[in-house]
Amino acid sequence: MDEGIRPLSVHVASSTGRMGPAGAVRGIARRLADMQGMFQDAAATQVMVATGNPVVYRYFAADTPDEAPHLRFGTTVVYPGTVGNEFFMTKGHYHAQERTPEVYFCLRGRGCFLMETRDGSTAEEFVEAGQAVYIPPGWAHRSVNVGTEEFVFFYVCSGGVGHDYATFADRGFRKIVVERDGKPIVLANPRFA
Ligand code: S6P
Ligand code: ZN
Repeated sequence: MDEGIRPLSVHVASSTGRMGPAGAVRGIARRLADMQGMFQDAAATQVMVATGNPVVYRYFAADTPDEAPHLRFGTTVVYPGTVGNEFFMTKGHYHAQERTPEVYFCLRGRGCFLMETRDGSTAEEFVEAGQAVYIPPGWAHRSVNVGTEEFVFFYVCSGGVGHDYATFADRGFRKIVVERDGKPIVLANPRFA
């Protein structure tokens, strides 16, 4: 038993991903300026940063201890939009503790989860509300909004997993998701050519 840790309940607004009450939840907003170099089109990135610097995504976490054996859970909201022809997405990460899985459950909108491993395997899962995805240990994950409304999903993983973003700093993920003829398509990332 963990002394001092009491059961906790939070509210999750499935249409917006907002969680509350404020005292039981942490929230982070990532603007495009926080994602320099992550989208393929550097010129489009600069124009958008200079003319509004949009919030690309937010995520919320219930205030549980960020250490095992506790669970970390909350929501992520990726807003609709593109940079050039590339859909808005999260930074994406490996868990620093790589032997840890994660579950995502889509609450609203349409999205694509890009996943990959250090040995070069890749996978992508297109989801809409009601679909859950299991991310096995060792699979990096990035979330892409491929629709026209907010893409909202719930996540749960072990506490204390940590996040490795540095692996993706130079080239990003091996696959990218772009809009072509009004539809999302998954392409090889030219930075890996
Ligand atoms: C954490 C989990 C999510 C992401 C969130 C933002 O393990 O996968 O809470 O942190 O979707 O993505 P990122 O890549 O900026 O951490
Ligand atoms: Zn994760």
